[in-house]
Amino acid sequence: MHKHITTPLLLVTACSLAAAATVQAAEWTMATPYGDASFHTQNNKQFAEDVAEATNGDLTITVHSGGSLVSHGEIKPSVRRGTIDAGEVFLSILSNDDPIFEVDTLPGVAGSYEDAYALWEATKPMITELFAYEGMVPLYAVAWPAQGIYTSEPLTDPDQFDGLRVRAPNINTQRFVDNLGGSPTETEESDIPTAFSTGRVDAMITSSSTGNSMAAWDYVTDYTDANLWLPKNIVFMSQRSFDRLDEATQDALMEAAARAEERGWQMSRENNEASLETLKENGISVSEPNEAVSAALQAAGDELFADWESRADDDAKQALESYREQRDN
Ligand code: PCA
Repeated sequence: MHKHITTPLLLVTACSLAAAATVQAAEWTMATPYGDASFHTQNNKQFAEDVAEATNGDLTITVHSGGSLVSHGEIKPSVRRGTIDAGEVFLSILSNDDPIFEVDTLPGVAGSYEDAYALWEATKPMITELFAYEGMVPLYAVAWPAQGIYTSEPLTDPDQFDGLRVRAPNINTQRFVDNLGGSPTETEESDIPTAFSTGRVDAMITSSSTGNSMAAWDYVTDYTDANLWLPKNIVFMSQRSFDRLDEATQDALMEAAARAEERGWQMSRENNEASLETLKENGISVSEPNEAVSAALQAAGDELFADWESRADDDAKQALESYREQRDN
């Protein structure tokens, strides 16, 4: 009986909420740990502009960059709680939740943009499901350029890793440094200059892009373009924030997200080329690893992969397998 009385009332409430949503413009906040010099941030700001334009201002998104609103580790919990509507994180920092999130920081899995994108496509269903479980929806993911190693002398001998204090952006990269005999420290991108200037680190693993936006030439002299892996950022939103939008706004948002993903991957390629040039112009010597260094990176990578396999569940392994099948066809 009770059910019969409450159902129509609920419907009325839902209808009036939907009507209200069409007249009231929504204002979203979005947080990213990355600074304005990052192409990811530029892409996010373009995304926000596209959404505002496509919805005639019915939805405006303010992008708070450089961790100014919420620190990196708090971005996902904040979106989950609904404190902010959307956020961007380095996907692999979520590896404590599930090893699938760090499948893009394993050497030898996807070493080109094509493969990195195929890996995203193959792992997206599982990642989407994990986000949905916590009331969140991925909007787009974009790869950074391949990761390499910045040092303050030419990297010619793997023994140079012994005790080297290497800044790493996530746990998996720290493991990798460990495997090489180095001493890893996790440091946020925005803290890189301080980490070097206070002598806390001697070297770092990151991309051409971050080396450029963080002015690596102020601290180091060499970049070994080791093509380790192409890790991604993911941009996601609160399902509840999304549900509050009317359908036309939702469609416009998703359409802008699809465009942001496409644009972002292109920006990444272009930014890689441009950043390598800028690094060289500023005196950084850019080279590929020699045979001895390559062999050491390979061995450290194999160990990292074995470690990942021991932690990953069947779903994660299957997602990796479906990527491999797709890639090899
Ligand atoms: N830049 C970010 C993540 C990977 C990258 O290339 C960083 O180093 O923190």
